[in-house]
Amino acid sequence: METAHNGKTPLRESGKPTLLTRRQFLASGVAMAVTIPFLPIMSATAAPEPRTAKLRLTAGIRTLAVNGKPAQVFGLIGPNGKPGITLSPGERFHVDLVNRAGTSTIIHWHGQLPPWTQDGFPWPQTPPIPAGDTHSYDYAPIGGTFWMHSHQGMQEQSLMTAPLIVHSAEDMRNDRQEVVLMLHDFSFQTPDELLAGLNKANRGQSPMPKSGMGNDMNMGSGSMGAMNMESGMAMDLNDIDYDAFLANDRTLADPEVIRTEPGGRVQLRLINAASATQFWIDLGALTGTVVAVDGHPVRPVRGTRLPLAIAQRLDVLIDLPGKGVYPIVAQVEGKRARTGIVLAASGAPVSRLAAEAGENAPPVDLSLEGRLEAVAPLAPRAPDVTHRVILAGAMAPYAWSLNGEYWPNVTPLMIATGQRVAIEMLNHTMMPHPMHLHGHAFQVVAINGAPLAGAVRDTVLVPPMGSVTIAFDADNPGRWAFHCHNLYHMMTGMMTEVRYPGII
Ligand SMILES: [Cu+2]
Repeated sequence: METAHNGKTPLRESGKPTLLTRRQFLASGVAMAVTIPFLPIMSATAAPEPRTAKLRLTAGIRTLAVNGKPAQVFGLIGPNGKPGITLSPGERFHVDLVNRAGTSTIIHWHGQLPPWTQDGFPWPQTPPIPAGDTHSYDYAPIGGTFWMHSHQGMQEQSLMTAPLIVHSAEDMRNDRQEVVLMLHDFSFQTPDELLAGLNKANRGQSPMPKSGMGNDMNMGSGSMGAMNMESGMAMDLNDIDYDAFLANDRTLADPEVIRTEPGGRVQLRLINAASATQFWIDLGALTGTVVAVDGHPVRPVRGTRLPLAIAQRLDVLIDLPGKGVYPIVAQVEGKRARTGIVLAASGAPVSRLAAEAGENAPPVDLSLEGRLEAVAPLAPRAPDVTHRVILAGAMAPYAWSLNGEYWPNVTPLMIATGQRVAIEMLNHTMMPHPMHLHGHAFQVVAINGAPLAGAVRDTVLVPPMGSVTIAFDADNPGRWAFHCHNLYHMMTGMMTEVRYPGII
């Protein structure tokens, strides 16, 4: 059970009586914190810090209650004792990352555009932070809804993730109640066990590539076939059978209840921090307006059911109609399972929510992507260089590739400062792949070959047998990871490097 954490820290087993359940913890009179934070550190950081000061972010271990059982997970606790960091307009990302996780770690500031040596990726030049050490960061952040997660091994699956919210001057002028909703997939098994299970489940099956003509190759108990409407072929979703899905670290059986003002306006900052799960966000009786994706403003789009691929974010404005109770639910694609939070007027009684929806949710798709339009698009310009990337994979052994190469044995995609770069991604598999480029915000410029002046963002879903083209200006020299954000796809090879010349 402890190997995922390298065994260096004595991790307590689930179910040990020494740990408090969340309810016991709440009953003990300690505030509304869901987690038991790293107490020795908290006493040193609880005092409010001046906003010009260097902020402290602590990578550590905490205990959650999931399905009534304690679970030891990682965490990233910010200067106010809560997960993550929120920055004021104009404030730099000036942070000391203190590693109290008991094992080496490195944290990536997902979607931010820092110099490459501060990106939080374990390049040879920027190795992970050893246990007990502190590493400092200092860069000018971009505003919006971002997040942070470990890029070391599979720590992300063990919840080494947190929100990173950068307020704009406009945010401060607007009269909105901000609600951050971060989603996770959770298992009582370690990530190593989950990955081993994927390899085992598929051993002995036909070694055919996971591409081509409609082979419905299921991948163990967690997998689920669905029809891709465009191709009429079976597609695969959900490699892993998770024990729970979390919204702000809690299940729908025991959700976070956020008290709202009747008739007030809420800005939902949705973050899909799951390792291998995509969701449909269901606003129920409410209608929302999508105003930003991956932190970048888009022209307003109204909706009540919104797809959210792995690692993506959505900013949704909601005008609450009155004194009601409004669950905000996230349903797993291809499943009935769901999680969520509840917006409720003060005093309004909150009744129990069903943990499962009536029907399996359809696959997350590009129905929203195709309607999005960036508020600040790229200037019109033909690409100087176009890289074509084939997304492929095989079931036995379980492995995924880009242009037939498996990380770390890859040929970098070379680009040069000043170029307009296009990357055309062709998915030759029956699984969706949420593709993420580090260090650059790109614009979605084509879906399935049809040109589009789409959103500017940092992660885009490439559907089974589909294609997506992105474009960006090469303005951040360095070494940059470009990968599928399904953790198990990345870990088995689906990652490459976008590289500028002359980096030593
Ligand atoms: Cu993938």
